[in-house]
Amino acid sequence: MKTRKTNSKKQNFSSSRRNLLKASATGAALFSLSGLTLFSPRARAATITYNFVAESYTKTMVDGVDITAWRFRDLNGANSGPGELSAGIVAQEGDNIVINLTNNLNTSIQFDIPGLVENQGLLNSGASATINFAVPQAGSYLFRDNKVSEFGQAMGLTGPMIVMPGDGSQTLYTGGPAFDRQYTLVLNDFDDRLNAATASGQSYNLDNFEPNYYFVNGLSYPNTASDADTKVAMSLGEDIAIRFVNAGLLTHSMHFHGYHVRVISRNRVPVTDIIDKDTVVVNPSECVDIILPVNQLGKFPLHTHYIPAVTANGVYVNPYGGSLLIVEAT
Ligand SMILES: [Cu+2]
Repeated sequence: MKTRKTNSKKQNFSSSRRNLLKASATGAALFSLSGLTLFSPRARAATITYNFVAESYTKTMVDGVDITAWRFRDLNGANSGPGELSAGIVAQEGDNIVINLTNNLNTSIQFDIPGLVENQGLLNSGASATINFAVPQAGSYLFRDNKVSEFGQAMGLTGPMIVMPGDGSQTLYTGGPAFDRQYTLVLNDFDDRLNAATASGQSYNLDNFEPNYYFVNGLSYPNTASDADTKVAMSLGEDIAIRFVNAGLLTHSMHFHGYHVRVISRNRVPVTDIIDKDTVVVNPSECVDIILPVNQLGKFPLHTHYIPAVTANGVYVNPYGGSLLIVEAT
């Protein structure tokens, strides 16, 4: 097994903070990741170990069609990402993350977390590596394969990483806005011709990428409306944090009915001119954290304004569709 060590490029804590967050000896993850991201603050930072495989699998689309796709899968849990996603990371500032990654695909990959873990080099088919890094500032991150342009992302080899503040606050970043609940919503899309070509060992020109299936946390409407990770449940008066992680190749303008929201940060950079708006642009590979103040009761759709993306292989919403979900305040 090869061992690589990667240090974060940004260390934003003071030395006193670093002492406070001294890593503990235990390796257990103390929180789990779901669309409804659960978080139990810890007084001390920890070393958290993930055992991931990169693999090919058969994913059944909402219309019953089976497609060959790629995924990261956490070996410690049948489903440790939100919704149908099989891998996700939740950590706290100052933690140390150890990812034991085995590549069970028949091609090499390159693990990558934009802005944090880059230039890891190739991990060959059948090989394993350990990726070790210190967790930097709070916020939302994307992990992915980026060996060949965005090809790994087009095949679904992605996942979210959520970092909570080290001070234990339920905020989007230290000193940032507080929230009552948080949801992680990973957006991506499949072009089944690319998946079919890959499954049969052929190449596919990404210039021709034109998805026909669209997902939030690996689910398409109406499954998004029944899964607790993608059905955004809220109470009147709450502030809801939503972390959009665009793991796909398309830009999505996420449109809210019933509510106005505030964009708090893009790729961990706080937005300074916060205004209330009902549409939030999320670019490919971008992580956008927002706050939704729940100021009225009701049940409303939240969907991309890229209209093909609310379809499933050309079928629009009834009986099924794509990146459309339901937010409901009771
Ligand atoms: Cu609409």
